[in-house]
Amino acid sequence: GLPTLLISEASKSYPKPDGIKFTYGTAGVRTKGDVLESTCFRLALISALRSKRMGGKVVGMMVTASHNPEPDNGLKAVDPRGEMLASNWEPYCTEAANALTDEELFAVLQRLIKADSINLQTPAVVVYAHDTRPSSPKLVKAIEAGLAAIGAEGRNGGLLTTPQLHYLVKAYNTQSTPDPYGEPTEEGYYKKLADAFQRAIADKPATSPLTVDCANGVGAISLQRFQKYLPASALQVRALRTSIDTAGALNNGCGADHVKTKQALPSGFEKEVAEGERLCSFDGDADRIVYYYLNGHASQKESFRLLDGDRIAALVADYISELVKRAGIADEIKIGCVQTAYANGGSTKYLSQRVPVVCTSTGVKHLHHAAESFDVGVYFEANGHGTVLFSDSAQSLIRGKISSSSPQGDSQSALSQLSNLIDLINQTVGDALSDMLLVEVVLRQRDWEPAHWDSLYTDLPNKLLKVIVPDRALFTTTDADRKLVTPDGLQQEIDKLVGKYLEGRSFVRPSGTEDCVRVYAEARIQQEMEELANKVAKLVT
Ligand code: 16G
Ligand code: ZN
Repeated sequence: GLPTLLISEASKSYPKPDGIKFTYGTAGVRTKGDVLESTCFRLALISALRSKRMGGKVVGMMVTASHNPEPDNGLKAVDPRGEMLASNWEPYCTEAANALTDEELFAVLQRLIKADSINLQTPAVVVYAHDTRPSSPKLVKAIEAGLAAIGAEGRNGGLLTTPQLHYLVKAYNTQSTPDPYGEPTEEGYYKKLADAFQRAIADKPATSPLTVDCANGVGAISLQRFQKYLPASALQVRALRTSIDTAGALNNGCGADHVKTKQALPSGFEKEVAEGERLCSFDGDADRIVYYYLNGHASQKESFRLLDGDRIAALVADYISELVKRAGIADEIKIGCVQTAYANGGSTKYLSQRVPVVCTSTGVKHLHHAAESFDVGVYFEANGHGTVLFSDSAQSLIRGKISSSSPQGDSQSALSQLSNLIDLINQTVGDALSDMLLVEVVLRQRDWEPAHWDSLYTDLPNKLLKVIVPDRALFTTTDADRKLVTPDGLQQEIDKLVGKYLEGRSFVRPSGTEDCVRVYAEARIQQEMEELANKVAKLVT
């Protein structure tokens, strides 16, 4: 049975704070860092059970609150293939986090053990890592206490980005298979990316440096460590916002979320960057990236041009489609693209003319799942979180056709390049570093400046508003977040408004990470779009 005595003894140091209701949602549990210790202790127990349930495979736990302010923190569980925790386990996480007594906690665990027929004799291994937040080390201690109490083996990944932790989980579990994902170490991760990048750029040397805003977070560390594995002739990087030890600096006026939501440079960049330069921003745990550049003087606000997740999807989907055609396997490999309702209508139109496009609910797990139905599934949220999935059969087809004896014609070089991309792309989850290298490869191979990439399609003017409501649970959606089911009649009102504007589109959904409702609007004409956004926001309040 469960070692309840040991767990009870240890749990005394991790009492649940009064009056707080935790929720395990799209982004795991996320709240203020100083109230999360009990949750970390308890979710360590659940993670151990998850490992047992998966036959003793390694599972992961990541301590981070991503782009949220520095005092926040969070916890996310990772499944053996490096993916998000299966969603049918999320309610158990929520219940365990909220249990008022040890007895209640044990009841939740016992129910889970029974429902999933978990064999407690199976050993458990959990690898965990954390970002740079001041509250993170304490939370890691709580995880370790939970793992020790339930008798699970813990492996401390230390300070890592979220996608690095996902990588580690998958690498551990494929270590002794015919198809290992990579060496299960931080160094193995850097080596894999650096090797693949150098093969993918072949003999095209770096022409101009890339400026990276590291959000003053863990991405700064990873980027610096990574650079030791990559010669500067392959990629010149200028890393900015790398102050991980400055109190309050994390995500403050910088980072991918700031740039995307403000549609502006990180503060202070006006003085540090020049027109035409390639610029990009990571978020606080480096699982998102957006690019941007200035097409005029930095002092003019209109010079700022955003190259967000939608544009990365377009760039990458085009490039891979072209390689697949050149490789002569277009009949066998079905490429698809996955977006959410937040994708700009301009990008959806552009992509739909080239590949099948599907829309899913917000949240990585939904996009990831939908992308798995293609041989090559490109998924990106507009906010810059995304990756490309190559199915097992697509990978073997591509690699099986590479022949060392046949002449190095165009189809062979396209196949090799696809194989390089398979290694370069972190297929477990969105990864700012890996995505950055991918974008750099495509731009380098195409010989494109940011402005050329920007010219692929035109964005419709758009706006995202945050509306505070008394109870966001009253808002429920269907059709991949695009339509409200409740409150009754509200969707009809929105539809009426939308119909009045050229290429108008608007939707309302409850946030999964903040206590608010989000209103998105786009339309052909800027002023009409503003009007639409404001009118819909008014309907909601
Ligand atoms: C989480 C999701 C992200 C989504 C965002 C939406 C994961 C790993 N992250 O950060 O994909 O875009 O939530 O936030 O699933 P919202 O529900 O507050 O709008
Ligand atoms: Zn993030």
